[in-house]
Amino acid sequence: MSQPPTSHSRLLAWIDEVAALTTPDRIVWCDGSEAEWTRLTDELVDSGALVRLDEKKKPNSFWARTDPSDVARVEERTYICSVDDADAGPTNNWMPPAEMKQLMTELYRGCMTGRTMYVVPFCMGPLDAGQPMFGVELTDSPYVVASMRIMTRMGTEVLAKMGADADFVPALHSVGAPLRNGEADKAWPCNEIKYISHFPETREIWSFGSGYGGNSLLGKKCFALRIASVAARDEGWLAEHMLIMKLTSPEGVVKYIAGAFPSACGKTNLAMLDPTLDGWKVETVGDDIAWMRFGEDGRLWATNPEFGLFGVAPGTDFHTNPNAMRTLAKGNSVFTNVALTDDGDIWWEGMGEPPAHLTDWKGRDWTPASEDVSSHPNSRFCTPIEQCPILADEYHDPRGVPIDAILFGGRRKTTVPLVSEARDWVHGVYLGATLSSETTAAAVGQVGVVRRDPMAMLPFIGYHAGDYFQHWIDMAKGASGDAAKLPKIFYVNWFRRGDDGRFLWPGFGENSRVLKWVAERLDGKADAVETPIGHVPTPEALDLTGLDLEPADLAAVLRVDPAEWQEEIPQVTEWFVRFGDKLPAVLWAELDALKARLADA
Ligand code: SAT
Ligand code: MN
Repeated sequence: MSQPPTSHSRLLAWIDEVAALTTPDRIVWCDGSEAEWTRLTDELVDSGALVRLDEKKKPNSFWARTDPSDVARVEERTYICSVDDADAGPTNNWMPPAEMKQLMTELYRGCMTGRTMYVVPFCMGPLDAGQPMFGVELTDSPYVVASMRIMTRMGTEVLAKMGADADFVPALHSVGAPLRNGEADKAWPCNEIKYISHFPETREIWSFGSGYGGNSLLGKKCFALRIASVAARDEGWLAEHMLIMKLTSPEGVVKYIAGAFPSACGKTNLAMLDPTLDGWKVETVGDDIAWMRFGEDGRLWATNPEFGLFGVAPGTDFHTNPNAMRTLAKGNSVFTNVALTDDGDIWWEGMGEPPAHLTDWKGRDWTPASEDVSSHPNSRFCTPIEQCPILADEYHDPRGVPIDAILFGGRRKTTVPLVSEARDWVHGVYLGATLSSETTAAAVGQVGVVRRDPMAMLPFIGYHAGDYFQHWIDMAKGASGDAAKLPKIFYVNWFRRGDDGRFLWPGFGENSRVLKWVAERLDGKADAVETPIGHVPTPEALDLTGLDLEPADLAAVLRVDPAEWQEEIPQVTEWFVRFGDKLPAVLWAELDALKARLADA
C-alpha cells in the first residue's frame, strides 16, 4: 500500500486491524473520482459482474444480476447487539456483543484473501452540516463501492473533512467469499452464512455474507436508521424511514411533508409525485430516510442524509413515476435484478408492452410467454438524486426543511381509510406505533401477510421499540412546549380494495388530491368528520375535479367501519403486550379511548 491519504490514527489503526484479520491482497483508498468509477465499472464489466448498457439509452449505466439467493434484506440475520438484551427489545434479534464479535471474527478470518479491500470514507448528509455524520466502510465488493458512490457523499473530500480525529462509524463489510490459490471469482460472490450486526453502544456495523442493498450499502439502513436511531434517542432527535417532499399550492403556499411507509409501498413514487391537480407542485427532498431535529424556532427540521435513490424498479414507468424515469434517463445508474433488452436497455414489469425477447434477472431467455416474471419483485435502480428533475433546492441545505405534516401509511386491503388526521400528537404516535402493512418482497420471507410495522421502522429501530415509542412521545417537549409547532400527523392508505378485489383509489399522481386536503387541513380550511379513529374528509372536502370516481367507491375508500376496527383491537392489544413495562402508559390509554369511541359509534 502506498502512503495512506490521512493521518487519522483511529481510522488507520482500525484498517490495520481489519486487514490483519481479513488478509486482503491489497488495500485501495477510494477517492470518489470519475476516474475511479470508470476503473471500477470497467473491472466489473470485465469480470462479468456488470453489463454496460447502451450509451444512447442509458449513458454510463450498468446491469447487475445477483446470486438468486441474495436478493433482499435478511431480517432473520440482522442483529442489534446491545450489551443488555433489554435494549434490543422484542422486535430485534439479539446476541451479546462479545459473542457476536467472536463468531464473526472467525467468519472474517482470511475472508478477503485474493480480493481488494476498499476503504470508503463517506458522509451521511451535506459535508457542510454543523455536525457532519461520517462513516468509513471497508468492503471487498467493488459493486458496493460503485453503489456507495451513488448513494453517499464519499471519497477524498470526506476524508479531508474528517481531519485527524473526527468521529466516524466504522462499517465493515465482506461478501465472505475468499479466493484461495488463484480460485476463479463468481459474478456475484456471497456466502450462505449471513450476519448484519449492529453494536449500538460502540456505534459499529459488521456485515458478512451478502452483497445486496440494505445488507451491504452500510450508510443506508445500518447507519442512517439503526445506528442513527440510537444516536437520535440519546440526543433528542429522530432518524426515520421517511420520504420528504415540498408541496406548493397554486397560490404559492409551501408545506413540507414527511411520510413513513414500509419498504416497497411507494415512498419513491410519492416523493416524486406528478400532481394531476392543476397548479399544484411537488418537489423532492428525499425518498427513504429523514433525520429530524428541532430548530431554534421549536419546529422539527428534516434533512435527507442520502445522495442517491435506491428504488424498487417493477411498477415504475411514465404513468406511475415519470420523474423517476426522467432521472434514470440521464444515466450514471446501476440496475440490479431487472431484465436486459436485446438492444442494451433495461425493462421490468409495469413498463408497458414487453419486448419479444429479454434476458431475465437470472440470465435466462425470456419472452412474454414465459411463466416467471422477467425482473425480481425487489429489483432496484440506484441513481444519483441530483439527476431528479424536481429535486428541491432545499435538498442541499444542511438545515433541511421545517416539517408541517407527517404521513404514516401501509398497504391494507381493508379497514384503513384513504386518509385520516390524528386527534393530536400522542394519538398520532399511537397511529404510528400500531401502523400495519402487508409484507412485500423488500425483505426475504412471505409476501402479503399483515404485520405491525411501527412508523415503518420495524426492521430499522436500533433499540427497544417500547423506548422508541416513548422517545416519540417525548419529542413533544422539544417543541419548546408549543404543541402547535409540532407537525400534524395523518394516516393514509392508497391500497384499499373493494369486495371485488379492485383498488378503490387510483393512486400515484391522483394522490395529489389527498395532499391538497392535508395542506388545507393544516391551514384549518378543509372539512372533516370526526370518527372513532380520527378526522376523515367529508366526500365534498376532497378535490375530485376531473377524476372519474364512482360515488360508491369514494364512500368505500373513506369508510370507517367500527366492526372492522373492533377486529384490530385484539391484534393491537397482543402487539402492545409484547413490549411489557416498556410500553408507554399513554399508548394503553389511547387504546382504551379508541375502544370507548368504537363502542359508542
Ligand atoms: O435493500 S434496502 O434495505 O436498501 C431497500 C429497502 O428495503 O427499503
Ligand atoms: Mn426503505
